Amino acid sequence: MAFAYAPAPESRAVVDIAPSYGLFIDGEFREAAGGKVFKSISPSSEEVLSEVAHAGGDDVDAAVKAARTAYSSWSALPGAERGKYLFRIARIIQERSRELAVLESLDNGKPIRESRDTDLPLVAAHFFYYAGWADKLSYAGWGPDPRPLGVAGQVIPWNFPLLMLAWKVAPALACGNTVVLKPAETTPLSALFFADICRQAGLPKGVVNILTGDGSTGAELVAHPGIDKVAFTGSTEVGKAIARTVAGTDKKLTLELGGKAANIVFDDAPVDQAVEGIVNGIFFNQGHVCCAGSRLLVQESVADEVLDSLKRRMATLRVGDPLDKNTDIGAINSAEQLARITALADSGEAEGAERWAPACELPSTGFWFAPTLFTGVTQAHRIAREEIFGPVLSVLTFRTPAEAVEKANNTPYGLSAGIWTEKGSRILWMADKLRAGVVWANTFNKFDPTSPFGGFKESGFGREGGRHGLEAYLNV
Ligand code: TXE
Repeated sequence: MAFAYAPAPESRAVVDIAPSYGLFIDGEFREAAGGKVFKSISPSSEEVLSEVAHAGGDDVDAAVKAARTAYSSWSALPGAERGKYLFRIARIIQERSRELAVLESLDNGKPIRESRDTDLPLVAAHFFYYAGWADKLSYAGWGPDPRPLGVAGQVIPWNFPLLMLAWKVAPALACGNTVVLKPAETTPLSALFFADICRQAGLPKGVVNILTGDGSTGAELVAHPGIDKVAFTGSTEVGKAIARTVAGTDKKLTLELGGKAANIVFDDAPVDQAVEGIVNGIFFNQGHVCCAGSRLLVQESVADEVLDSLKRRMATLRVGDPLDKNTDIGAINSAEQLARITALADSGEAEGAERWAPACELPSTGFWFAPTLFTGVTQAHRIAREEIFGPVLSVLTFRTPAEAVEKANNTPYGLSAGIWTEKGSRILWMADKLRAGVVWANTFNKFDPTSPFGGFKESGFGREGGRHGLEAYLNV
């Protein structure tokens, strides 16, 4: 019997987006000193969601001063007291999670199923986890009384707006630092809602400051002499520029940059499970994931079987309205990102790889890209080397585990990798040989606040998450 598809939209009405937002400095929303604003656009409809203040140098200065003033009392609070604020924030996030999930899907374009079931639960989990650490820093292996660093300048990307905020803000506050955070220009809204949550939680003014703006605001923040620590997640290119800015100062730096992960399928892996892992690896969050499994390395003897099954599965993926609970792939975050993905996919064809995508109708407004697969890919192709950051999978084959390792490591990046095999000994051997900060076995894109996350090579340095994530915000 044919199955009729009935859209199941989440209600847009659960979130009340104001027509304009100011910067959040010293516990208050205020206009940018220069009066500059920019528009936040929903990538699925191209509708203007809100007009947002664009912070300039004076605003960066004001926010850093507020954070500096707040630092003396915040860092002197007993850890148990700081923990209580973080617990309160975590609980409010849980209470407001439906509203925040809808907001995130509208502003970012990601499917509501993902913002509701992955992003928001993880955001709350990070605040709960680091709330628990706030009173346990002494004698935890860092001496009797490890000290916070001071004011942290944090710049985050648009792929997981609220989750990247949580990764950075929660450990910083737990350790007694204060924060000036700059969200990405295409997804400023959830950080501003978070500012409201800070007020709701009674967080002392100046402990968290949010500056919306573009890369120029980020550059001003990173260069400001009043900050003690820079934490950045974004492109490798900007990460390198930030490293150059910070070099020669006494600022501490952590960088979480791009990736080109190999998802490696051996001939003994259950095909159905591996195919689910491949799909999750590259199509989760439209492939806007730094650790996305963007290169499939499949053992030659099972390549045809895996690819047939993968194509059948890809044909079932629904691309469309992020607020539809049945949507698997939402909108591409911006016109610029769509142009980048399109150019790289076109280069794949031009360089001789074979392009395949299931027949799927894309909405006429907004930014969309069909789930796409390239076979006949060589290691020299750009689509095998460069981060595409979209729903595009490059397939390569291998014969032996050693060849899989050689191909997996043949990239300037080293953020993550996946292995699909029934053999435990092979998992251990591969995990040892792979130059990647995270190696998943028989799963992919699994995150947990207790696990450190971060890269090797040009994927950056420093760890976020887990106990190691605290070290980025402590003078030990
Ligand atoms: O990143 P940018 P973009 C990769 C991915 C993507 C590419 C470009 O491959 O296709 O980067 O994305 C701020 N000083 N990743 O252009 O520019 C900017 O305002 C300080 C991987 O969006 O790095 C935003 O807040 N800050 C990645 C943040 O940096 C600056 C996530 C990220 O933007 C700045 C995102 C400057 N000079 C993109 N210039 C990951 N690792 O997950 C920009 N910014």
